Amino acid sequence: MQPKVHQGMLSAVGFRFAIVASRWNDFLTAKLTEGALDALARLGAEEKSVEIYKVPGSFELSLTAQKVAQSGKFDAVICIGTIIRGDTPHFDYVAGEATKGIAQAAMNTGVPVLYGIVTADTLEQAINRAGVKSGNKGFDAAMSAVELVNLYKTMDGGETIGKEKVFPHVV
Ligand code: INI
Repeated sequence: MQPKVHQGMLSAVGFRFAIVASRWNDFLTAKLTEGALDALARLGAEEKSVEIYKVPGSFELSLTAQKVAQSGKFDAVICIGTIIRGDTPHFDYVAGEATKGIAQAAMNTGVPVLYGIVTADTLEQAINRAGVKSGNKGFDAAMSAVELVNLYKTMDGGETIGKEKVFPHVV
């Protein structure tokens, strides 16, 4: 059996992206933002099509992401943050609410809202996930954003020219 497979291509050309970034643990969070920008640039996003919103901490990501998504100005919103268990007894609350809120922002708006938050038990783990050893979670979230905007573009029907359906953003 060979069922039809739907999946998004990896081109950011013509799409608009917002990054919502927490300022908490900024020496790491800034690396995640850099990773996201690197992915978007390498996949062809234009500088004028990417905007960054900064918030105090990861707890504030979800409402901001929802407002940004509701603005209608962006095809996807990428949330970036770093939450380290060692720093806080309320790690589980901050991480839990941020995670739940980001999922809700996507469901409430229909705009893809990506999860680029490093949650780590220790500073060392967090450093490794911000691009030092085992990849950069900001880069990964931006790649996923690009894949999803392409997938949804095809699912939403593309544009009709004559009898042809064309998908200008899909390569
Ligand atoms: N916010 C983070 O993004 N990461 C953390 O590790 C963190 N710690 O450790 O507390 C954190 N707290 C702040 C929180 O996100 C809110 O900004 C604050 O509680 C105000 O609402």
